[in-house]
Amino acid sequence: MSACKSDPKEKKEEETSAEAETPKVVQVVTKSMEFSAPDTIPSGWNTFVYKNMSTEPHFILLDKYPEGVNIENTKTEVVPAFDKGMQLIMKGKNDEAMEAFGTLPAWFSEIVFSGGTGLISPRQTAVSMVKLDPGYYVMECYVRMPDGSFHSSMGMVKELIVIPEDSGMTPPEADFEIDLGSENGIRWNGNPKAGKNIIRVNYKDQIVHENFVGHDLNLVAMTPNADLQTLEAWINWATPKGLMSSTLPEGFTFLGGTNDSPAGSSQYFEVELEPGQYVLISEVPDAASKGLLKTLEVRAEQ
Ligand SMILES: [Cu+2]
Repeated sequence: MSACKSDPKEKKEEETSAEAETPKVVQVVTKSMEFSAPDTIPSGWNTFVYKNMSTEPHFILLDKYPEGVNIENTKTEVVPAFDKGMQLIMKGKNDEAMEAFGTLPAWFSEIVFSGGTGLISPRQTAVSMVKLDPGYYVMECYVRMPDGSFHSSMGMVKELIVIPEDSGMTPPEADFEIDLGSENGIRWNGNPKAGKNIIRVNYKDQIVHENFVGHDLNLVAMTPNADLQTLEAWINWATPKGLMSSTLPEGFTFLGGTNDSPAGSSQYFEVELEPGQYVLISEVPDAASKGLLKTLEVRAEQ
């Protein structure tokens, strides 16, 4: 037996049969205001398949926590500061809101936003490939309910342990590539094709925007008369009606994308595209003037 195991030919056959297996994915489902997801996943490349079976848009943001804190600290130290600040924003008391955000614990600034999916509309599925270091993560979504409260305050925070064992997966071959950064905004060459696309997103840099988050990438289908300015205003959570399910402007369907990720990293997402008009937008204030809102056309195959 031991002779067989050390036989290089034998080993190659084992690897080939392992590759032939269906690739493992991290299945995440939301039916109302929860993440149904595994508690533990391998490190390295993982494919998240996020099925939104609820009536609100959501996303997955993966927060890598510093040593010594966990989801209990989120619930007792982070969520209350954001809830208080949000209530003040809704009353038009922006200065007092900033004071409330100032009570966030010092460790909050040590969280490494490590990717995830872009916004995904009800009855849609987002597919993102993310490379993760081992560690303690919290999965969150901070879209807002019609009453203004964050989904994260309503149950959309879940711990996720990334174990040292590597998934063994390699990143996919991309059909289309997008560069994302604070200096040059969103940039790409060529056009995605109609049908299935695997899109690679390169984070040229990362900064903290006025709404305390970094830039991400959301792909949104738009109808011909949808108003881009309403989408741009809506996507900033730090306004009385921003990022709220009930105020989403007409004519836009979120198809996923990639979430905040460190400078120099890349993530992938997979999407099926019909011919038509699309928007690429980061979930930050004044996205257009930052070059972080662009339109894109997908033409039918010639
Ligand atoms: Cu949500």
